[in-house]
Amino acid sequence: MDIKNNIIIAMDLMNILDSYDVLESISDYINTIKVGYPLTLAEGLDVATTFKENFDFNVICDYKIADIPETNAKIADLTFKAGADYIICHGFVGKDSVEACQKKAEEYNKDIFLLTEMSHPGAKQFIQGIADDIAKMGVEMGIKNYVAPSTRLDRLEEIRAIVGDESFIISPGVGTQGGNPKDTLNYADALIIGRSIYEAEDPELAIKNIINSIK
Ligand code: NUP
Repeated sequence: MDIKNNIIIAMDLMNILDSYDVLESISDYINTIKVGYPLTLAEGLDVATTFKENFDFNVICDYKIADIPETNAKIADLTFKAGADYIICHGFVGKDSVEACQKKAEEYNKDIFLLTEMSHPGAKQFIQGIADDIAKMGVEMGIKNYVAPSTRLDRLEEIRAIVGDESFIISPGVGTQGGNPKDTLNYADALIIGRSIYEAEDPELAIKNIINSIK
């Protein structure tokens, strides 16, 4: 996966025009965007298509799919149909549910990311305790792409050790949530960054500063 400057913009602004303003100022520095529920629920599922067509970005749909297999398959189907290149799936729901997303991705010749441990403080309460098992399950299932937190580098390192160097890890929590971009890239292949770019007074300057800090 070729992620320009190892940065994925997490576009969680709540409307498409504000998103365009930011993206136009940083589009020379990125080729991959992550969209989630905030923008999708505000503007509709075709935000993925819009970003592909207008910016030629790779689109990761962060819908943290976490349902029974049959429902996961329906969600994944609609998401890939809308133009997603990747979807993010929760692992805690178990192998059959993740497999449903994996199969749907294969049908579309696309791929999934498996979410292991999350980046927020509350992740310590439940998901941290099973995150290693989720990562191990992913390896057994032949999954190549993972999401793991930049806010706890010890955990990111442990998850990297489980999934191996040949897997691809993208890491949220950089900037506003406290994660350090350069340190995170010791273990992750790319950074997911939202607010510290799209809420910056000058998003272009913000992304340039991050790029300089990881050189
Ligand atoms: O564990 C996760 N933490 C996290 O922040 C998994 C995620 N998918 N995210 C998402 O990454 C979150 O929903 C947001 O879209 C982005 C981080 O944004 P920010 O904290 O840089 O603004």
